[in-house]
Parts: sequence; structure tokens; C-alpha cells
Amino acid sequence: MPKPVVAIVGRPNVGKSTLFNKLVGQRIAIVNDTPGVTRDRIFGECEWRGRKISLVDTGGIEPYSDDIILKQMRRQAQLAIDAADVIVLVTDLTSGVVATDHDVAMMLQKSSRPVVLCVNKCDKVGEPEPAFYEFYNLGLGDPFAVSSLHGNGTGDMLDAV
Ligand SMILES: Nc1nc2c(ncn2[C@@H]2O[C@H](COP(=O)(O)OP(=O)(O)OP(=O)(O)O)[C@@H](O)[C@H]2O)c(=O)[nH]1
Ligand SMILES: [Mg+2]
Repeated sequence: MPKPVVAIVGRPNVGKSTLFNKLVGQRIAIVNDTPGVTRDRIFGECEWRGRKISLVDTGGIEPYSDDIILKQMRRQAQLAIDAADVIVLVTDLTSGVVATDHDVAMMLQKSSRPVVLCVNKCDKVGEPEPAFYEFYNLGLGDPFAVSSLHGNGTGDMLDAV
């Protein structure tokens, strides 16, 4: 059976590449605290509960920007979305839900691919913070609390994937 393809998408700087590297187990994608670091698609592989998964890291999506580089990144992300069996939408607990998250969520709903919602930067273990529950407003079902930095929560998220 061919490996399922999982695309990691979201707005800039939420930690998509950090999650990708954590799942792949290697620092393939460049991580930096400035938006727009990833511009092309980056391909990797991981194994979860005996199943291999193809992972695709993508550049941050800015849905309405006319900037030529941001448009190119959006196109690359759309290619990854079109080729994916499942999409992981990465968001950021520390910023809460922002308008761009809603825009990207709408883009994904149009793709009619199954979406797993990841709330990244949930670095504290235990009960999620109140801000976590805001992410139900994206209308993508139960969010998964993840810390890509530490790896917490990635198992439950992969189960869902
Ligand atoms: N505290 C915390 N910081 C994180 C976590 N994951 C990523 N970061 C930080 O968030 C910043 C952005 O991480 P990236 O992985 O480059 O984010 P990205 O979504 O790939 O960014 P672009 O490629 O620019 O769209 C970096 O400073 C990371 O160290 C996390 O789980 N917890
Ligand atoms: Mg990146």
C-alpha cells in the first residue's frame, strides 16, 4: 500500500518546520523565529505504530497577500494540500486564534481533505490553558495540544492522523 501523504500547513511562524523536524526525527527544515523561513515544500518520512507516513512541510500561508514571494509560498502550499491525504493545520497557542487561521481553515475546507488541528507551543504539561479552547472556533473538531519543541502531544495527534 502506498504511504499516506500528510501536509503540514498554517500561517507563518507557528512552528510547522519544528513539528516536521520532530516527527521526522532530524533537523531537515530550517527553523527560525522570523516568518517566511520555509518557502518550498520539504519532504520527509516518519513511522507511527508500524505505519510509514510521508510528511510535507510547507511555507506559511498568507491567504490575501499580493507580495510575490508570499504568493509563491501560497502556491507551493496549495500544491501540497492538493497532493495530501490528510492535512495537519498548525496554529499557535501563544497568539491565540487569529484571522489568518480562519482564512487558512476555510481554504482547507474547500480542499475537502480531512484536517487534524494542531495547537502548537502548548509547552506546559497537564490541563490545557483556557486559550486552547478558543481553537474549537475554527470549526475543525477537537484540537490537539502539541509542543513541537518538546514533542508533547505528537502521539495523540498522529493517532488522529
Ligand atoms: N515555545 C515553543 N516555540 C516553538 C514551538 N514550535 C516552534 N517554536 C518556535 O517558533 C518559531 C517558528 O518556528 P518554525 O518551525 O520556523 O515555524 P514555521 O511555521 O515553520 O515558520 P515559517 O516557515 O516561517 O512559516 C521558532 O522560534 C521556533 O523555535 C513550540 O512547541 N514551543
Ligand atoms: Mg517553516
